[in-house]
Amino acid sequence: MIRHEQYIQRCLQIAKNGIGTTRPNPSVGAVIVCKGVIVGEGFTAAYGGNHAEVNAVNSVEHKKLLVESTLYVTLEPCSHFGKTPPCADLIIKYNIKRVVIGCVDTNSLVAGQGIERLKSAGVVVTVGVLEAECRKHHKRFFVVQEKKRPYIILKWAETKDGFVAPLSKDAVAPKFISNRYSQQLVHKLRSQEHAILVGKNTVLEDNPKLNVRSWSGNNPIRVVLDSALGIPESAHVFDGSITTIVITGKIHGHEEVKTKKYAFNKNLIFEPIDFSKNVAEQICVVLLKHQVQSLIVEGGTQTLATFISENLWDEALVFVGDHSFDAGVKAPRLDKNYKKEHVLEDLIKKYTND
Ligand code: AOF
Ligand code: ZN
Repeated sequence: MIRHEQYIQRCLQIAKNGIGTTRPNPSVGAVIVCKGVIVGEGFTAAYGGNHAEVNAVNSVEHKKLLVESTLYVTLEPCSHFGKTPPCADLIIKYNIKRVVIGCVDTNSLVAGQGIERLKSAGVVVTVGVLEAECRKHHKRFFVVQEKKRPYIILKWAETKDGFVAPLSKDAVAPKFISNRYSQQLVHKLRSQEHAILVGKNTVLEDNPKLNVRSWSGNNPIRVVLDSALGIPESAHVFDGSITTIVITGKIHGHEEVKTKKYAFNKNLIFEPIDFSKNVAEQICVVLLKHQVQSLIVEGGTQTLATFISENLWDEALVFVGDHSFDAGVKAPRLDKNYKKEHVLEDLIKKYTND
């Protein structure tokens, strides 16, 4: 591996610190190298705060070193005035002579203009070092920018022979499929993503809290599918502790039910859709309206199957247990052509839809 790649690798490493706090901004990583020595590092601050380049420059103790330094960054430095001034201008101001970039920013406000501005100021710019890795790291940001929908992660647990849940209520409950370690990973995942969605049956059967417990970080926004408002107010998802978007059907009289039944709960947002067609697509429109950047679809099988059949998903995390059921419902089918990556050996199988 050549040097450039090593430094971009380091940028990717530190950029992980911002995942889950920077949205809708991407969590960028930047490293400043002077004569082969890393003299500064930074990652994007929580939304509204400093960009990675600013934090990296601020971390350099002796600013005169910047003239002889190269700045490495996972994403093209911005060229616009947003919450913060353009990073390209900061680089030019400090006379940093060389910038190595992982991938271009496809936000129309930037889209190559950051690179152009640097070049026209005489900065030597290299673009595309570990580009695929950088795009993958910024996956949520790019899916929102380019597909105009949140990044979607399907998640379920299945037995070693591919069953998700037992057919009859009397059969062994599916909970044993995943273990304590995988549970912790689930909570880490929740802390990194913006929203988490479940269907009505999952709420009725499991009464999940959908919050972050065995990990630190923000709770995701809850999204609950409840077409006919059949979930009791006592369900954990309606405990008012987290903003919860309830996707309902467009049924006459709903307004009245809502005001009476849920009036106590200020954290509920009702969003009616037409449940007879393109349910996943309509959900994406609703979530984009609320600026949701990423979504975990946690179940159940019918809800997962809806996203799969409409081909609206980016990643599937499948927790595979070492047991089998006597009878069960087959896991939602995944086309064998999808790219399969094994994560943590056989515990989790990860599929990508790109
Ligand atoms: C960078 N470095 O660390 C990040 C960038 O509203 P603002 O000012 O925070 O700008 C947000 C946009 O800036 C965001 O949509 C993306 O295009 C870019 N993010 N750019 O130079 C960073 N996070
Ligand atoms: Zn910037």
